[in-house]
Amino acid sequence: MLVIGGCAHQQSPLAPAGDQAVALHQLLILMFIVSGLLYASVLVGLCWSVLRGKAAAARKINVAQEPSIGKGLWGAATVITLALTALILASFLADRALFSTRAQPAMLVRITAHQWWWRIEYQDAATGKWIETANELHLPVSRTTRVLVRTSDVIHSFWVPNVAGKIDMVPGRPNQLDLTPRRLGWYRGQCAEYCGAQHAHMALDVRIEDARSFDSWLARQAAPAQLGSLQSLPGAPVFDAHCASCHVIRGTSAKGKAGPDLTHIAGRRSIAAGTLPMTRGGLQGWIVQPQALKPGTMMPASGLSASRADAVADYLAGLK
Ligand code: HEC
Ligand SMILES: [Cu+2]
Repeated sequence: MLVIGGCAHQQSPLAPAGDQAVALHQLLILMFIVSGLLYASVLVGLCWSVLRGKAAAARKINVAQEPSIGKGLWGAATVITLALTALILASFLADRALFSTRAQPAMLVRITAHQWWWRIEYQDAATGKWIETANELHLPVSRTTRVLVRTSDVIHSFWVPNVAGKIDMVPGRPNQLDLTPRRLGWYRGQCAEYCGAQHAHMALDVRIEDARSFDSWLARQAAPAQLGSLQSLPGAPVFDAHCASCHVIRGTSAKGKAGPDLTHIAGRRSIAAGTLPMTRGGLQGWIVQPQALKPGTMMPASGLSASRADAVADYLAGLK
């Protein structure tokens, strides 16, 4: 099992944390056992034939003419056919389990891939309105969420291995996937289709939480920015002048749609799809020189002086 430093099992199909991942994990284990047994029997057969061959040579017998050879071949062919048929059947059943339309999902989430970040929108069940955020997916435990995936540019692939298998995000072809998480915690998703220079920096923080904390999280996301005294910070007008053409901060005049919604940016765990941890310093670094941290990113260098970037970072760090 792959274990890297402190992030053990946060991104692993071997530690399933949802029904869909369990179905795939069971299939994986079955395939491992069946192919392991076949491999072991091939090795046993090989050893046996080497030993038999030596003994036969000593007694000057022509092994190829022994009747047991033919029987052995038929036996092997039967075992292989049965094993492969069992695997085909199992993978067919796993596939059905993943894609059978279940009871009405509790919630709809729309995820749009962009080079190289994720736009995430939750449908408010009461009003039908979409609540937008980015790069961090929250899911209520033991409820089924239907994820509608699409892309705004090239082919990407949505993959949170602890929760479910992959699904491609193909231009002009919306896809969907049901997620039924069962284990609380933080997980890591990753774009799984090479999509350009910063494909590796297209990660997704995923939080599975109980229904109550999910509901209060979603209510916070739905609300406009809690501006209060932030409005009078020197960073606010700088943001309006340099950033508002690409970013939304609900409750202000910033309405640009080219980049992630920043209404509650400081409440997220990381910056720029998992590129940097969310700290005030990280925000400032990103604002001053996004192209150095994520070369090729669609966010241009701002050209702001360090002190003005610092002021904008102060402003954003207040947007919880
Ligand atoms: C031309 C459009 C554009 C402009 C102008 C722009 N940004 Fe961005 N911004 C983006 C895009 C696109 C991303 C996503 C980059 C990525 O992750 O690859 C982004 C990402 C970000 C993020 C990380 C968001 C997240 O969810 O992690 C922050 C913070 C940010 N921008 C702040 C700013 C600030 C502050 C300014 C003004 C100084 C600014 N941006 C100007 C397009 C822009
Ligand atoms: Cu991608």
